[in-house]
Amino acid sequence: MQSRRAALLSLFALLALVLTGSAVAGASGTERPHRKKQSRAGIAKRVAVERRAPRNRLPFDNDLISLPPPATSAPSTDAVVLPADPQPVSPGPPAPPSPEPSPRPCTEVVASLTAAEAAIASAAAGAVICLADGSYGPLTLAATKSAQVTLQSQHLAGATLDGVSLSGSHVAVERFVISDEIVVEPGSEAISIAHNRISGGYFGVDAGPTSTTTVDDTAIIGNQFIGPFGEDAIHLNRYHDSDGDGVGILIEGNEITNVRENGNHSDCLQTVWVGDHIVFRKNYLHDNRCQGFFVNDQDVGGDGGAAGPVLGITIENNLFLRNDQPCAPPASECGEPSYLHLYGPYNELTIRRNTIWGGEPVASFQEGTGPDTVIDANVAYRFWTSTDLSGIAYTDNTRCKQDGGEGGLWPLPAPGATIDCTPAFLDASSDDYRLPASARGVDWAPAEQQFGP
Ligand SMILES: [Ca+2]
Ligand SMILES: [Ca+2]
Repeated sequence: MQSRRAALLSLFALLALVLTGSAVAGASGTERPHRKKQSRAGIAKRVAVERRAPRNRLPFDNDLISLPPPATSAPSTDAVVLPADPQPVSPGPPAPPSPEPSPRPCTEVVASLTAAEAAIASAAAGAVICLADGSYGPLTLAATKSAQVTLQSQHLAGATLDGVSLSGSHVAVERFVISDEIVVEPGSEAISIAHNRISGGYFGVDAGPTSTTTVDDTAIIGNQFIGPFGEDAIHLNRYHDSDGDGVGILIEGNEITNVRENGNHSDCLQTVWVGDHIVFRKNYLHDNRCQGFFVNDQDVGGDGGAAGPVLGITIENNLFLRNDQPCAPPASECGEPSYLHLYGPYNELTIRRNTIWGGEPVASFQEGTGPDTVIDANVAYRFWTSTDLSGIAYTDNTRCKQDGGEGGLWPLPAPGATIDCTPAFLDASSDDYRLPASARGVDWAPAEQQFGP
């Protein structure tokens, strides 16, 4: 009797484990929400805003760099985590987990996209419209506000959107799971995308599909971008500072991972046409194979698009780790990517206190620079240039390697230069790459940050 009862209990426990496991697997996104059914008109637009003949985007195909050995494991973004120690349960269905509370009080809760769109349209400045938990289709918000109005997932990551289109002004989208592209439409102003988990889509965020009309004062903050994407995690073209605060687009505190070159020029962030005042700060890029921060083709023009130098690029306090993941299908050979990759022309470039390490990553410079360029207090595995940087301010950097291709020149002397291939990072095993008592490299660790919802 005793043993039969024990056997019965074990059976229930096993059943509970299987049920819980499959629920977790479903929630992890292994079963993707439906894709948009219509033909993806956006791809034609994307082709139109891409250059016809991209220049040498992967400059290291000529074996300048010996490739690191293939990584032994790709990041397991789809990993299913089973409960370590399932509790004995009754044979009934497990109780649903209690959802995380909403980060901000809701002005109003709605339960459909139509209701959300209507509520945002009539919302007063400062309102927080919350969308009830559930899986929804693509969201379109077109609203012009005088101050920020927010659409928020009622509970953290409780609502899933199958893509988002944003236009107008002063609208924020926060705390969602987003399974297809987010487009910030040309002509929009003060759009904010904050603390979402973004995966899928041709681009993660496209801000925006234009070669002429600007996209002003956008903020992309605290999100988690989990590749692969069809092309880039973040794709920018015509960002612009319209309110004069010195920031045309702010990209801060995001995590970007598993973006791997698939033959479509898969970049973690790419800007193509001319923009002004991009600020890229405290972002965490890791376990990719991407051009991490990539500025290119701004001077080509054509098709009636803008041409000329990018004005104002600030890259500060970012952590770039391990850009050595294998290429993604269908690409089998995709050259060596560069984690920071800047083509001229530009003015007012500042690269300060970034850490670029792990898996021999490269920061590279090509086709001109600005006379006011500052590269200061970084900790970088390797700096590489094929352009003349001899006139820039290049100070207090710690690096393992520094070299270049034909035409490449570094400043001499380089005040405060430290050559060190094994800096004493605080705890590299947990991606804490701070240097104790140092004003070089990042001053934060990923474990301290909240990425995504
Ligand atoms: Ca601004
Ligand atoms: Ca790209």
